[in-house]
Amino acid sequence: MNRVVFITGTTSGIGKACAEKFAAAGDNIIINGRREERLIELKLSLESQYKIEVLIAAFDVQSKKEVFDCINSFPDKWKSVDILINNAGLALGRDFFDEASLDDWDTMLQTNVNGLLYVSKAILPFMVARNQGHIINLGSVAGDDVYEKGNVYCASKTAVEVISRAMRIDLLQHSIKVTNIKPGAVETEFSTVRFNGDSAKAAKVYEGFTPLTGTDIAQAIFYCASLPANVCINELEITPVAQANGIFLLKNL
Ligand code: NDP
Ligand code: 8X3
Repeated sequence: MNRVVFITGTTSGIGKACAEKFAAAGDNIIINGRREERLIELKLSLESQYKIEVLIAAFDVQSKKEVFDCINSFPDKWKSVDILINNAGLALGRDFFDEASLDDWDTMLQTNVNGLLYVSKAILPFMVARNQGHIINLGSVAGDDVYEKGNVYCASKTAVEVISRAMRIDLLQHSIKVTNIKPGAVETEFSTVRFNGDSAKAAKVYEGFTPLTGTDIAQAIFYCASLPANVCINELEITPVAQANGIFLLKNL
């Protein structure tokens, strides 16, 4: 579709699936993440499969300086960002509130909340100048229903929900759409990261039911991003059939 789509966190999971989905439709993609070797591999793969261009924007969304230095130095043709997908994010640990690590809390808030704010703030001048754009944020069912030992991760996703609502009001005057995507359980590297590389513990999260895939979410995001200019999906909750909400998940369904 020849749009410019900027996706944060494309080295794995939902972000990578989004890069593949939009590239397959002919969009040009700006890909981000900290693991640069994976970004190079993804760029080569997408450019060889599709007639599109890919720009690598390797930075840590937690760093205000890295975010603004990189985005402000985009070549001019990449500044016409049509769609920003704020996907980079993580959970660290599942611990009772009184036992959880302050460092884990800092990293989650710094990534899921401040990172999203920094990237949005850096990209917005390009959208405002063109009086168009679409910001798609990755919230979660965890933002609506706090589960035991979910504490600050859940809080970070509630923040994404409120920030999305605030953006939608304040950016109305610039015709910028804002969508909050709220997935349930998606099998990606999410749980491996959450459990500090313990892949056996991560696999247990998805045992006994069929979780969503990154591609399932990418398809929904692509749909939201491809509607007529006068239509905005404000928020979209997507769960596996076995999951009713952020808390109620039926294993062995
Ligand atoms: P993955 O762990 O598979 O992917 C996370 C991506 O975020 C990676 O590309 C990672 O790249 C990137 N990332 C993490 N921290 C940073 C950072 N500081 N700077 C730049 N990039 C970063 O997880 P998912 O694909 O599942 O998660 C994507 C989003 O979806 C997250 O916001 C998550 O909270 C949300 N979500 C996930 C659900 C699930 O069940 N999986 C459900 C609901 C929401 P790198 O490490 O290379 O920097
Ligand atoms: C990720 C889904 O339920 O693990 O946001 O918090 S959950």
